Amino acid sequence: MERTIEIKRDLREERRQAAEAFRQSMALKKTYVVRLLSSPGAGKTTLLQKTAAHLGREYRVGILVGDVETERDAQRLAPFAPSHQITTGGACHLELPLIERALPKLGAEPFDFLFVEDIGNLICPASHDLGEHVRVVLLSATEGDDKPGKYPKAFRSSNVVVITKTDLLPYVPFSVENAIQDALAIQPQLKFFNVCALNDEGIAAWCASLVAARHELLAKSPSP
Ligand SMILES: Nc1nc2c(ncn2[C@@H]2O[C@H](COP(=O)(O)OP(=O)(O)OP(=O)(O)O)[C@@H](O)[C@H]2O)c(=O)[nH]1
Ligand SMILES: [Mg+2]
Repeated sequence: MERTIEIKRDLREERRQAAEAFRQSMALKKTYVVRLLSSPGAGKTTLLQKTAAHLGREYRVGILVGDVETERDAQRLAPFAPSHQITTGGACHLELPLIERALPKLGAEPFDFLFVEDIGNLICPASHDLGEHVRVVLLSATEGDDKPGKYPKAFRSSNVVVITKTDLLPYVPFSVENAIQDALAIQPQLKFFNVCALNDEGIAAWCASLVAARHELLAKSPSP
């Protein structure tokens, strides 16, 4: 027998409110939440290694990292900052309840910076708000400069683009200018950074922008 069940809850609105509440609660703890998304292998974990090493001299850094399987990324990050792996067992993106459950496992709260590396995927993660203060999409030189237009939601919903693996630019047909124009056509507010995590080029400027953005957030947030 067929039955119709009427659901009188607006689940989207509930999720939106939960993400907003998380964002505010982290701001009250003076924690700036930075979320990275990209296609698989664009360099998220490598960038986080360098970022944690750089910021870790002065700031408390925690990292949550999502993958479908394995603890490999958390193991790579552990020498640089408290890190915890969230394995989804198949799901293609992280969701806020996973972040909330994993956060206490980092131990040393409160952090000045909490980094969240989402599953390598330019599609699904873009549809989920994890309560981050800034969403950063990575685009590596080997992926092609046409990707913003092909995966618009990831770029439209982000605040910052980091172009990675710039050491490979002489060897691949990738125009930074074309990539920037393609992304700006989708989201004119985007900010851009070029980095090579292998030789640290651009890492200091990228980290300085995070420090400045955190100060801006703290200046706007009420004291607890
Ligand atoms: N040439 C070059 N290679 C890089 C750079 N950054 C990262 N890589 C390499 O790119 C590969 C993937 O880097 P990861 O940091 O694991 O990428 P990821 O985005 O975290 O990958 P997933 O978590 O699997 O999505 C590794 O072999 C890195 O050493 C870079 O700046 N230049
Ligand atoms: Mg990774």
